[in-house]
Amino acid sequence: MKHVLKSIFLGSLAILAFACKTEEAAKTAERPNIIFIMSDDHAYQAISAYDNTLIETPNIDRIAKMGMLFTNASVTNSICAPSRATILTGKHSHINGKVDNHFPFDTTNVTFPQILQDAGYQTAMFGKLHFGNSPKGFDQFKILPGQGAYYNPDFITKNEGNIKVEGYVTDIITDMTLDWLQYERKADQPFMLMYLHKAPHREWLPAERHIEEFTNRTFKEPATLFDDYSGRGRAAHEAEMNLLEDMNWSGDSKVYPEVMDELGIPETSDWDKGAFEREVGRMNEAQRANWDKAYMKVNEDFKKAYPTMTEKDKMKWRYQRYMQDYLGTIKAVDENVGRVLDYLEANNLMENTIIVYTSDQGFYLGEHGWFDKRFVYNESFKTPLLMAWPGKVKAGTKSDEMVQNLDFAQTFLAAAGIEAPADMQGESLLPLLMGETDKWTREAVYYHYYEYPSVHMVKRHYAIITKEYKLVHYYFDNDEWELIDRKKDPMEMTNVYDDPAYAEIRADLHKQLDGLREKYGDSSELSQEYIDKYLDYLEENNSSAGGKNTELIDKIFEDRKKK
Ligand code: SGN
Ligand code: CA
Repeated sequence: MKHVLKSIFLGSLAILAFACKTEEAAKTAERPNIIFIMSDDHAYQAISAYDNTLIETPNIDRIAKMGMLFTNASVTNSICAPSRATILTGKHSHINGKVDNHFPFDTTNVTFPQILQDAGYQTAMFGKLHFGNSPKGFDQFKILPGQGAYYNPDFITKNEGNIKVEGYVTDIITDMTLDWLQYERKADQPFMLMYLHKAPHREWLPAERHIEEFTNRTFKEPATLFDDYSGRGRAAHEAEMNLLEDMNWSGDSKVYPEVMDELGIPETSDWDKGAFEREVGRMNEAQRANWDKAYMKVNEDFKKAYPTMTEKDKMKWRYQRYMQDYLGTIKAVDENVGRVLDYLEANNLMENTIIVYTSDQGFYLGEHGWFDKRFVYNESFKTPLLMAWPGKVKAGTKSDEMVQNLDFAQTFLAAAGIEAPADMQGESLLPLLMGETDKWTREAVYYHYYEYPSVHMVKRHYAIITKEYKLVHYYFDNDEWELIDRKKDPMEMTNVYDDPAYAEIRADLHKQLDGLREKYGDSSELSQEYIDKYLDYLEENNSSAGGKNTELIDKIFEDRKKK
């Protein structure tokens, strides 16, 4: 009897174990692959799934057609390396420590790729990271040093040391990605692949094959190209990102240095003077010849037009030059995203793969007369986000919920069936992706930008953003509040903070902001140690932030000495 019972008991255990095993195997088989595609400074205004006024991006759009387009995605801190750190850690900048672009990422942070790798995912990263060190948690990586170069770029690699690769950066990063999928990917493991473009980052060098097409095109101007910032405070006035005043002629607009000499156009700084050579200096003869073919013509036309140009004409000209090059680089991104999607399709990899397309932040394409990012105003606060998961996410859907780059880590972990560490600060997007919108309760997001004084001189600020309003505090060398009515003033031209009609709303937003700051643990007091380190860095690198506003920076240094 005992024996019988024992064997029944063992038998059931065996069945149970078998059942668990199959469940596990099924789970493993189900665990999705993840392809995270991110470009650098790719504005949603330059993706036709959002708006086709400027450019058609049929391949990037395929991701939205297969899945979901997020129309209200944003970042927590609109600048490169901090955004990437937030993505990898699922934590705000003040928690993960990467508040600016200058100092290396603290690799004692736990990142989602490390967790996925530990859980059996094969992991790889190709392209731009910009952390000042190599990524942890990757079986393979080939990354650009710092900002990387457009032509014949160098790479830091996991297994081959530092290498230089001939060609155009967007094509090369894609070749590396496709090679990995083809030759290194293991069929019996799920994978997580980060495919990270440098384009369309400044200084906007299109591929040879696209230069001529784009230098011949004319683009629609944004309504606020000639913004005089009159409805807003000091931060907007004192920023150095105006197309006419703060772009350099040779690097950004590709006016040849000899043409500048001939026309008597001075360049604003030494850094700016070096821009042209930094760009074309890396090209081989054939690349340079193709480059000259298109840009010589631009320069000839400019030489003729310049003597009679008004300031307004110059602004218009600079906007066109900017768009031609910026959008030209995006054309190559779109083609290459198409190559990757084609590969997935041809190799039966679509079915169980989450595909993300996003940018490390948005970008101004002439709105408010600006280029660059950093501000919590829409064009840089918002970021494109397209997500597909064929078979799971309904094709052609849209979400206008306020999702953030903070949410990726928890989304990917949830999709892989892994519980996220309790100290991650985002939320999984799975309910939204699965159409269970009632499970999504977020009504406001938090923002905090720190890198000041620095290039473009955008002052430190933190903010709460709801679908209806933005309440912003500029607090570093000014103390100003801005309240924007997002519905009535979608172009964000007027600060209504002191308008009595908004008194109640303002009080309510203040309360909500306090609540968010408490929830995320942000006191906004950067440690004195950090501030000293930051100012030391600026002094040592003689970094006047490149711009015209040296008085402001001098004052910050003086105040510091007085302390
Ligand atoms: C460079 C650019 C800036 C840009 C920063 C940060 N100047 O300094 O325009 O804001 O990078 O960009 S450039 O002339 O060198 O291109 S970020 O994407 O890395 O945050
Ligand atoms: Ca960027």
